[in-house]
Amino acid sequence: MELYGYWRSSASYRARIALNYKRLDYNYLPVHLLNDGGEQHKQAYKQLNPNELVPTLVDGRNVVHQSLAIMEYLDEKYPGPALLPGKAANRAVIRAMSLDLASELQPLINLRVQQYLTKQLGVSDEGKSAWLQHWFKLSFTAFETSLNDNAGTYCVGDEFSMADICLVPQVYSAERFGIDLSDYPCLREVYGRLSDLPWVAAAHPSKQPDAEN
Ligand SMILES: N[C@@H](CCC(=O)N[C@@H](CS)C(=O)NCC(=O)O)C(=O)O
Repeated sequence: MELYGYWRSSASYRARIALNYKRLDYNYLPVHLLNDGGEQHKQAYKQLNPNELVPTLVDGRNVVHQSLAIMEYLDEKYPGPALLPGKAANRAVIRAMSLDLASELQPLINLRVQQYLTKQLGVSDEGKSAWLQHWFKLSFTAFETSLNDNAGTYCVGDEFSMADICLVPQVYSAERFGIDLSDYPCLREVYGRLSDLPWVAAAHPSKQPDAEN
């Protein structure tokens, strides 16, 4: 199996955690999002993922993009520790909380959005910072409420799941962008527990072969 990704990409980080959790071997193929105008925009990569985004998973003849689709694919093809454990209602909560971060927050803070704000719209660094603060606050405030309703040891009850896999990289991004997390005690507590798990720790951006200082 091959995973095309970038060390600091939150969506790639999700896929790495999922692969590690399921103990699946994979070759990690870095796609540099900034060098040379962004390798995600080159023809060779666009053939794998026309959206010009990482990650992309290649499993034999199967090419899968979108980190949530990758996780569901892995769960169906490689049963083992489930990324969507429990019954329908529990699984629905896991999916909803995953999407709250992966579909409602991350696309608003993605590299290409930030580049468009500054390069095309001429938004200042202060403006861009206000943008990031605004969307993180909205999303994390709601996520904190969801955690108060659903969390046990992890985001949803006491079983590790896809929701945890979505939370970890989003907190990493928040810290990177200097977001104040003091208003989200439950989020910080769950994140603290998650960070120590070996399959999560091994997926950390700093541990990847393409990591930069
Ligand atoms: N919904 C997608 C998001 C993918 C995504 O936004 N990837 C980012 C890195 S986290 C990317 O490739 N950005 C490149 C760009 O914005 O040009 C997924 O979950 O896979």
